[in-house]
Amino acid sequence: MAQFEEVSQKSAVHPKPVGLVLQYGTAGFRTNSKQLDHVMFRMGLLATLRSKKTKATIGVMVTASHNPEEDNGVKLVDPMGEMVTPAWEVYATQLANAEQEELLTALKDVIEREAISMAQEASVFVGKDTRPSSDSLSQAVLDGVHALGGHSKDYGLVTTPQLHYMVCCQNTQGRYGEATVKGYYRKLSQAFIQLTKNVPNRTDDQKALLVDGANGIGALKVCEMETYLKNELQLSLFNDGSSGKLNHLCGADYVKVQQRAPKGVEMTAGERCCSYDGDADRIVYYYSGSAGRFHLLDGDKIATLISTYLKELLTQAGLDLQIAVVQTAYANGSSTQYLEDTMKVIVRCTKTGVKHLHHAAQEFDIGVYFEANGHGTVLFSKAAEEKIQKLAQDSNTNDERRRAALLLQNTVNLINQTVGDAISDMLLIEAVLAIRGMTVQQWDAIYTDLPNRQLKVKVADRRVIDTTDAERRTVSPAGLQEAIDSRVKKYRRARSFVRPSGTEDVVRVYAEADTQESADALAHEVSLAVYRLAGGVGEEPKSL
Ligand code: G16
Repeated sequence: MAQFEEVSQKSAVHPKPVGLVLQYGTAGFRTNSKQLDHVMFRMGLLATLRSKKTKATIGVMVTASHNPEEDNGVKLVDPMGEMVTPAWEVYATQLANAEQEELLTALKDVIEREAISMAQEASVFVGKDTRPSSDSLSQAVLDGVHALGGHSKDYGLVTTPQLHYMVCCQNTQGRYGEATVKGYYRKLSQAFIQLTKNVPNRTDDQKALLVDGANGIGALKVCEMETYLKNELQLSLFNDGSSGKLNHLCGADYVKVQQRAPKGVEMTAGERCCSYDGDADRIVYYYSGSAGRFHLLDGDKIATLISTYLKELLTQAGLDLQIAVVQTAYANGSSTQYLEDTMKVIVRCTKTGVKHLHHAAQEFDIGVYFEANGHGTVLFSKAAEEKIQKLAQDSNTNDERRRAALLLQNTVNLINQTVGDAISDMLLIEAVLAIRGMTVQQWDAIYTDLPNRQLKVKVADRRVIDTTDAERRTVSPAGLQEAIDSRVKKYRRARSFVRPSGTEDVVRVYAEADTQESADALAHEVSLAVYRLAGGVGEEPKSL
């Protein structure tokens, strides 16, 4: 077939280094950008096959998100804007790792297993972040799409959630919105203005927000959006990419893990600040308290704020819809306790990776999912959206119920339901704070985080660590879980777990306890256990 000849020829321009094996990680392939050219070409091929199979547009985003600038990666987007289905992750791995001469066989294997009609048209949307390597790597994706005769639309520089949004808009024939960046700005800003327009006496101080753009794509895009917000939000942008390096000493991951303000953000006491990550699908908030103490409001605090707001509106609207919050093992113990015991909402725990949380959240009328690192969104079932819409349009209902339904309707429009979205989440948080008349300190005071610490340990092969129970326990290597248990017992209100990262070549260690000293000591002791029992390399972890 001519298509296969084309693939053969074009793949020679994107050759695979012999023997290189890459794993499909938490959110796709991710490693040093120099190793990724062949992977990108092949993901272009795979996205084209997926499009033929689903008879829908598929997305490919070139980004390594929170990783350092020299890394890159790829995220695949399924028709409704969600992460590609796990079954196809297996094909992605097979294609990425097939040696040059085996590529056609691997490709034909996918076609056969999935019974794909090669006569079917294919359409792939491509986007990229601001990394220097993203230009050539997104070209490699496009080459892959064209080699199999697929149609492509290159969105160029967009945030990851913007690309997810475009795919969903396209495949819903515009019902979700217009598949353009301007359409995205218009939909979100209109919803934000509708939500905040009736809030009395919002002062300039209340409208002010400091944004750390992580020197990445989010900075560019939030700038583009600002005019659409008509001064209802007054942003001061830092780390806009004009001089600093992507994610270096800034961005959501740095702020969350280091528990300190990013470089370059000049904040005064009590000012609301937020940080995006490198592809703007995560956000965390923070402020400086009395005596300059740093206060972090992470994904758990965001989930609590949003679910409290939604629950209140549902009560006011008299709508009987079930609301649940989905978290991971990283969720602070205090947040889970508050959600279950005080708010009385259902809480679920899944493995790390938005695909897992997204899937679990789909089981409820309203599923609020957030990873502690700030990656998350809210999903509304079709039935829930219909009920809200019906009530919002019902002129016979009383004013309070109607007002609540209208707020819910605009809230639905403000949320990017396809995936976590720093810009959309930021607007939602700002709207909720405005509507509830809350300061960032009042939000922070909803519950008090247990002190916690996250560390990384280098090991020879992180795959030796196998976990169970949504990553809260290890099953291998032998003795590691017992070692963790015995150390946890020494501290009050303590919890710890370890898991291999799916985006970096490290083992992640999480510990929490009643004091920061205890959390730090526990994290260090568990790191040592990992180092000794799971093949640590380099220097032994030092105490903090
Ligand atoms: C990705 C995933 C997140 C995950 C994070 C860290 O985020 O989308 O779900 O929490 O990686 O994963 P790990 O601990 O396995 O390295 P991003 O923002 O980097 O794409």
